[in-house]
Amino acid sequence: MGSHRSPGTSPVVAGGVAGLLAGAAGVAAAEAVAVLLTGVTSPLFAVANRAVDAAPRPVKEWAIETFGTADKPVLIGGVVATVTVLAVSAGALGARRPRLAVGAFLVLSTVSAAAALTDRAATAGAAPRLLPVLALVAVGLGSLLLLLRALRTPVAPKDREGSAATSSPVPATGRPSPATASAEPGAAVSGTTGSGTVETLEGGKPRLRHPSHLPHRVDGDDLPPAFDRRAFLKAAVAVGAVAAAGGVTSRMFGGAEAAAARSALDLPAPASAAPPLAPGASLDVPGITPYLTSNRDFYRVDTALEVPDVPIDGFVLRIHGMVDRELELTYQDLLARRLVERRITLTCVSNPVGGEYVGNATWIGIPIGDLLREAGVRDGADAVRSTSADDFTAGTPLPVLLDEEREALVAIGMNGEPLPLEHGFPVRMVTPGLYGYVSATKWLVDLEVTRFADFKAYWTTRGYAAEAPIKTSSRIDVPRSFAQLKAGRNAVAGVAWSQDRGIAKVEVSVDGGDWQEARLAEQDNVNTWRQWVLDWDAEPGNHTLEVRATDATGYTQTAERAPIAPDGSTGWDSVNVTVS
Ligand SMILES: Nc1nc2c(c(=O)[nH]1)N[C@H]1C(S)=C(S)[C@@H](COP(=O)(O)O)O[C@H]1N2
Ligand SMILES: [Mo]
Repeated sequence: MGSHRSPGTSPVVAGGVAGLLAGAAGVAAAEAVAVLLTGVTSPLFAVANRAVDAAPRPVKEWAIETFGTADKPVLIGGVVATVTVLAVSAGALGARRPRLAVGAFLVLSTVSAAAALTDRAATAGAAPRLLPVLALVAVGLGSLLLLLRALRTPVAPKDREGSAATSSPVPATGRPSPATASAEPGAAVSGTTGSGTVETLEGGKPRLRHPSHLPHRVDGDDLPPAFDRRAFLKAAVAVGAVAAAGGVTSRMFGGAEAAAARSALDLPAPASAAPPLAPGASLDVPGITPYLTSNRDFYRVDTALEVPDVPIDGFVLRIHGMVDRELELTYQDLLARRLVERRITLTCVSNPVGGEYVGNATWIGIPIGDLLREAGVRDGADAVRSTSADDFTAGTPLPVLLDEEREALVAIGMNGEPLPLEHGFPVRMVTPGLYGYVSATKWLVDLEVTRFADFKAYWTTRGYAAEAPIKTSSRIDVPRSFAQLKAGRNAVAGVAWSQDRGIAKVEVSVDGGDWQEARLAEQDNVNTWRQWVLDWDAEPGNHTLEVRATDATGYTQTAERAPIAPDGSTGWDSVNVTVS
């Protein structure tokens, strides 16, 4: 039998290709349909979202620590790789057992339908949520059947090198002659509409097959001696084109509404501008972290695999719960409020000692206290539960938000621009002094005045503390770990932060020796980090440098190492260097 088959591509390999192409076309079509709808999560991202939710906390922590801000691309890559393996296997099996391939495809589609229906980032109803899945099934399954049909189409020996007919949409009924079968090769495996007895060719001889609505369940020996490679190639090119078109569409229109709205925006000048930055707040040390972090360099931490697309058209921030009157504020309403501009250093609880999940920006926003007082907070409330468009939640102590000095913001601007999409456009919270997971909800849509006793926020249900003030911390930026230095004067420098208390002192110890006091940059405000530098007279050898900060309350950082869970890391940052 094998000797009859034309050399080259085996049907199993071609089947794998068919599975891959059909999977790609189906997924790309689903992605394209999803980006064209509002409030719908594509099957790929919906499945990945479920994976994030289902992952136990240690796995999430490991992912954040190992991949940093690349954890999302890694996860999506993992889902894509899994689907690829399944699609290729299904296709390879499908060359001989088409029903298995169809079954595998339907199982995958069912899984993605379930993920789409339960996705917490989606806001649309069930019907639109299922449209991408429908596209997945229609395009993916259609492509798979088309390719498998071509693959299972026999070529008469005389046609093998000639122009074999491609698939016919019309299934043959009755008993076709061998000539008919080869002229209408689709008939042999056209399962979707097959309504009668069809035949396949076996060594050029017709053989009766049973009728079926799916490609016949046949074993390998029923594969044609040579499949119609031209027809397969044509079908493959067509399916590949569908995949590419879907991919391009989803790239072009992803986050389109919010992006378009953002680029058309001009923020009004804040009624209260940030005080000018004192020149002394920024030290001139090569390699030190810049005092202000650009939007591009600002760390990003969130559970959103896809940046939520929140257009300002139709945006409403709802303030409700234990209040005298509910507020529903549009984006224009927010622009019309008293806007203030403030420099605030944001920090993530997941920042390990010496880590990078901390950044300092100039924010423009409305003091949340203004809005809460307008709504009229009732007695007994002690918390505000904030919710994002993608259903992330945070619980913030009410007194912090009402504090007129601390000025937590409903922010709309970052470093002079509307918020970048990935930093919460159009509206987010920024709260001085508290870790982001309890106070910095991005893509903010809802503030509920409530009691801590009455709810648990996203990370609180995952083992993190309900209340989480930022711990006094310091970091060595220069020299880098394992740097090779020349003996003599070297700058040791970095940043220290203790938001809403302020940094009073930073000290450096060389090889566990006496603490030497560093020179502090001028304090901008207590809610921002502070740069520091020490002139170190380095002697040849290997050295360990350690840093510790003391805040304005007199508290000095402990040497004791604590992990990031449940309420932030502790311990001294250190670097090892070689001096020659
Ligand atoms: N909607 C939403 N907002 C969120 C989060 C999130 O996962 N989803 N993560 C929070 C956490 S843990 C931090 S540290 C800050 C980070 O803000 P950034 O990404 O702008 O630096 O956003 C907070 N706001
Ligand atoms: Mo965070």
